[in-house]
Amino acid sequence: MRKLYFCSFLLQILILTVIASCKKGDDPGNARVATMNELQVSSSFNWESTRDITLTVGIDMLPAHIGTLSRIAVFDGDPSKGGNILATGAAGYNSPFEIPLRITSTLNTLYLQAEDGSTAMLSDSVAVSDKVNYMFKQSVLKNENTATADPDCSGATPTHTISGNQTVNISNGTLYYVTGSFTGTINFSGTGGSINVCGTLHPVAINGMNNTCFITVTQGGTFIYDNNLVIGSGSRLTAYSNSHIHLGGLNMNGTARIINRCHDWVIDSQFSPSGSVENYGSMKLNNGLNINSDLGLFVTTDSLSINGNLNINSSVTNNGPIEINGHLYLNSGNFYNNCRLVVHEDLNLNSGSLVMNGAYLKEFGKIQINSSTALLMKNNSMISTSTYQQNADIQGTGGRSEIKITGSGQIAAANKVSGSIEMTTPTGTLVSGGSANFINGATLTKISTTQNIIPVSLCNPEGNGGVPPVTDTDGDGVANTLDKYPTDPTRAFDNYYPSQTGFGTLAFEDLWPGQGDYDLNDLVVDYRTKTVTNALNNIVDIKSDYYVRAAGSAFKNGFGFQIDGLLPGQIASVSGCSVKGSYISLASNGVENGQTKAVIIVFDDYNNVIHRQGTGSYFNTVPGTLSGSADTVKISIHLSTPLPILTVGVPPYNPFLIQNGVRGVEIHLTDRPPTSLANTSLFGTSADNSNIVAGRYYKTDKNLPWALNVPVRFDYTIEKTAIIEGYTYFPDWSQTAGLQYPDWYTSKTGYRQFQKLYEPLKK
Ligand SMILES: [Ca+2]
Ligand SMILES: [Ca+2]
Ligand SMILES: [Ca+2]
Repeated sequence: MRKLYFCSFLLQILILTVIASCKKGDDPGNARVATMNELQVSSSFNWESTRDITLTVGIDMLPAHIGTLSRIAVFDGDPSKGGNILATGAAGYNSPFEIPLRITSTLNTLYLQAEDGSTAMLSDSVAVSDKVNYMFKQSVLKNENTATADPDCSGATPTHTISGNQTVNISNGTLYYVTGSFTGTINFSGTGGSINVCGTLHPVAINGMNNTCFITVTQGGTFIYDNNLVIGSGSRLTAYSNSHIHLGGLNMNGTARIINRCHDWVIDSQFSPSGSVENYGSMKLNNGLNINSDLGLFVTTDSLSINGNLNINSSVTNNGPIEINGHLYLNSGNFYNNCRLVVHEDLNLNSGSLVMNGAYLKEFGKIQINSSTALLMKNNSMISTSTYQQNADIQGTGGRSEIKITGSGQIAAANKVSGSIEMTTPTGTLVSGGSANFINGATLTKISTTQNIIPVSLCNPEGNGGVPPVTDTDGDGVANTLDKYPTDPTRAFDNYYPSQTGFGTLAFEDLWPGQGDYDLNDLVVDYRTKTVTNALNNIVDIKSDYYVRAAGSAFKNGFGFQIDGLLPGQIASVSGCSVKGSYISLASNGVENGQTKAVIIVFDDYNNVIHRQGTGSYFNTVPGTLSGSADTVKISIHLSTPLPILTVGVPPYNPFLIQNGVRGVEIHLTDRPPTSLANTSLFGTSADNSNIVAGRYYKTDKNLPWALNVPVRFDYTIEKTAIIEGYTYFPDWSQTAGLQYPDWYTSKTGYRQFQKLYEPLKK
């Protein structure tokens, strides 16, 4: 929406010249461009002082968040320093808070908070962009699954598309595409050769992938190789989401690397990688995994399933579920388990260390912790095992961790359980060892009298000690302390636009299609909208306050708005409208009749909602006359079915003025479509330069508007005084399509010509 399309190079020169001359003058705004019609404005400029972005905030595996949703809050500044809340919603594991967000153009940083309803709160800040993606997580690696744009099979040169069962020799630096099916032989030579697979690659042989060669399986692509694929130093095999890889075997040598973002990657033979393995998708290994000592990086995030044993000889990070049908042997290196590990045969910690952080370990056989290893349990981690043998010291830190032994447990000699760990057995005793082995707060008790609550989660499906101490009375998944409607399962959060205490202003010219005087005070309406959302972040209610601050006009104008994302039938009820005359027809649910989209009429004549203090038709625009007040028109919309914010849109939606009781004459913000009841024969007449086919609406041939939306309570100019006379940097802002002085409407020093702005006069 903020893209800049300058009509021509000449125009850019003109703007630069204007800006340059501004530096010299002592009255930078008005000396250059005195009237609205002198403004040189890009045809694509939409006159918005706001920016529309999408925000996605995920939350990953905080133990205390488990079982209920977390509340995500978004602020325009550091909340500890008075930042305003912009949005709230719920997020859970694999269900991020995802919304469109309208922010002021000047905002560069968003502040994010995640709370779980107990005591935990996470916060961070993130730079504004068109698509903001953020993941709250405690794992060692942050946001590792942020893929760049997915590759495909188009665009690059030189390219060759291969198919059939031919033999293809791929030499230095050449890129090949598989778009259909390829079943022949591939011979790599030299370095830099690569294949993008968009169709199916099922070759009889792949040779020479020794040095910096690449196979990339793009979205929807399939790579099947019945033999052992050998990839050498610098070479890389990458799978993107929704692709498929099935290999007879995979040998990785030197600095070879694999990156998996798909959910269907299978390796049949035993996998013993060197180099680097990054599994952000799902991987199934049918004959065991040996993590060699020269493996630089092994990280798994989504899921890893191992048929056979897992032998670890290097550092490993697990941020997702791992399930091992065989044994697990930790022989050296650090095994960071941040989520779930399920082992069906015995688990031996022989050397190196196992570090669990908010994690779960299920052992169906025996866990043996040998003397030269270390076990650290952090932040409500849990080990659930049948048999337990401890021959080394172990330690707990942070939220109390749990070792639950359903069979028998032994702690050899003087080995200690230290710190925030509770160990439970069926009898509260051990076959060998006892209370003397538990120090620094560690305890031993019966399973039935456990004092430690660890909630169930996707990482820890077993949990310990029952229900977490978070109450959610209405059961909507949002804890009472975070739920704005704790006894109403259909509602959870209030969101305000532009803020809970602030107002935005809509300012109109009312002579359309005739050109006005650009005082933009013919109707001035302040608004604030509260959207009520449920635990799924869908909109339940839209409640808006409207306040007529000025009406510098002889017309009896009306005002309403269309919700472009809603059909009339998607609204159950509308209340609060001020419709007194006969030219508006409302349906039984309160929306306007005869409309394709949902249209709400706020008032059909502003005179019914204002209280004048003086005479004359002009209301609150003429200096020296007493100021009147207005009733706040409170519109309350209830949706038939809750709908995503992305579907409904964001305030102020598509507002419009209805001219002087003539229903067909609507005046909207620039490039906002008219409603079904607008008289389209007026487009392109008089000063209007709309082009319905091009989606160009309510602009003059010089791209000037008839209405503005300002995200603050706007101080409009006095009667017959163009807005350009009141605001020093209005020309800079409009002529640079919003790039310069996006805060033109504020009261910073030098920004305003105060004698041109309306000052309320009270009795
Ligand atoms: Ca609740
Ligand atoms: Ca609720
Ligand atoms: Ca006026």
